[in-house]
Amino acid sequence: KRKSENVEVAEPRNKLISPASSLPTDPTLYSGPFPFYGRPSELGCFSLDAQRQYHGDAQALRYYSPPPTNDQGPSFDLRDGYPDRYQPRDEELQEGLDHLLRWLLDHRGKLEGGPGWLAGAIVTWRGHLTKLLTTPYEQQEGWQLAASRFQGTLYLNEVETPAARAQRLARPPLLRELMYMGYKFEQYMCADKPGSFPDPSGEVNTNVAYCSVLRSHLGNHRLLFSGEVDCMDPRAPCTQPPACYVELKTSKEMHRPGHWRNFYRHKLLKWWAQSFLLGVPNVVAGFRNPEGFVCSLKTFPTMEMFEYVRNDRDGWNPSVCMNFCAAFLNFAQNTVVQDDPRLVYLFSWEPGSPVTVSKHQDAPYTFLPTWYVEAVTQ
Ligand code: 0WD
Ligand code: CA
Repeated sequence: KRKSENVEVAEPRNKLISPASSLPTDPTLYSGPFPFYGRPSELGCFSLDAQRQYHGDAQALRYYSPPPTNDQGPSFDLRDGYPDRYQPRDEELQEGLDHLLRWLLDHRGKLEGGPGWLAGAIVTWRGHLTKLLTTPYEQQEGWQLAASRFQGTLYLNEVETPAARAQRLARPPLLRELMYMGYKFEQYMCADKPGSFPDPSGEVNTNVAYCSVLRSHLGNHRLLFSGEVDCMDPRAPCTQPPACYVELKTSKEMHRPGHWRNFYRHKLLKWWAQSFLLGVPNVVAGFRNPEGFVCSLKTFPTMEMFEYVRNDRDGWNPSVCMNFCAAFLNFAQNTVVQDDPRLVYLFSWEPGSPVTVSKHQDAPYTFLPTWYVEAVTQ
């Protein structure tokens, strides 16, 4: 009986059903076979510099350069340089989809499939899709996604929830340092040029970013999305992006089987969702001790992550993640029917509840910038 509720929202949009008003998220509703997800193919890239300025090239791409494996292992001090050599990005600036739209404006005429392809696509950040994938298992943090349809294309942009904003503004000093440590790890593992070595003496500036832009399919949804990529491995078996990309992560050193179990159930789910979407084949984890030193590294192939929870009753299932995401995209496609860049449908979700939707005209939820709307309308 519950299954049929899901099937209803999963109907293709040419069926004349009245749009559902909410979408359930219980994992049990989405345990069908794995839906079709095309291998993501890279359309291009862009970079953001130390001043957070956009460049339509790969200047911010870094190269994977792990320490030699023959000695005792690494000893990376992740707290080194904090806070004196840290230039954190200004988190008050909500950039929305702006950088991705800038890329799209420059490349929309050259997209394979022509303008018709874009008109039927969903445009968003990879990170927003990651949140959708993990929703059936998320028990802590809700989300809000704003959606607008413009010239056929469905644009999805995350809105910071009031709870998330309050948490960010009250972020404890230890958490701030922990965020720095994640970026510091990247500096120990990446070089500026292929074949050269990392230089951890410089500053950590989190304005700098390299983003890949890709297209893929989920079920019958065309996706055009962008995600930040940590580095590329010049020695990867396949040097074609995204197969050469590497995602870097840090995590607490673990000493008991129970710690690992928890890590597989929660952290590995997020790592899998993020890297699977973009087609990043490997996640390299640095495990830090209580003093903030990374003394061991472990590579987790994205396609093997599910094996750690396959036989765990409290584990996660990739099919559930992808089926839920597909159901949400159906729900959004069926809900956002009016084509108007100043009209926003706000999808809201809190753990334990279904996804609900509200409709807003103009400020404060509109997110398609005038420069984009005008340039595309010409
Ligand atoms: O406006 C927003 N609410 C957001 C904007 C939320 C998330 C991302 N962004 C933007 C930023 O402009 C950033 O350049 O997206 C870009 C990254 O996109 P993504 O790849 O889709 O995001 P995600 O997969 O969540 O994060 C990838 C990396 C993170 O690495 P870890 O290892 O921590 O997952 O991007 C960084 C972070 O290094 N990152 C961000 N950078 C800038 N602004 C943000 C953010 N809000 N969130 C994560
Ligand atoms: Ca990372």
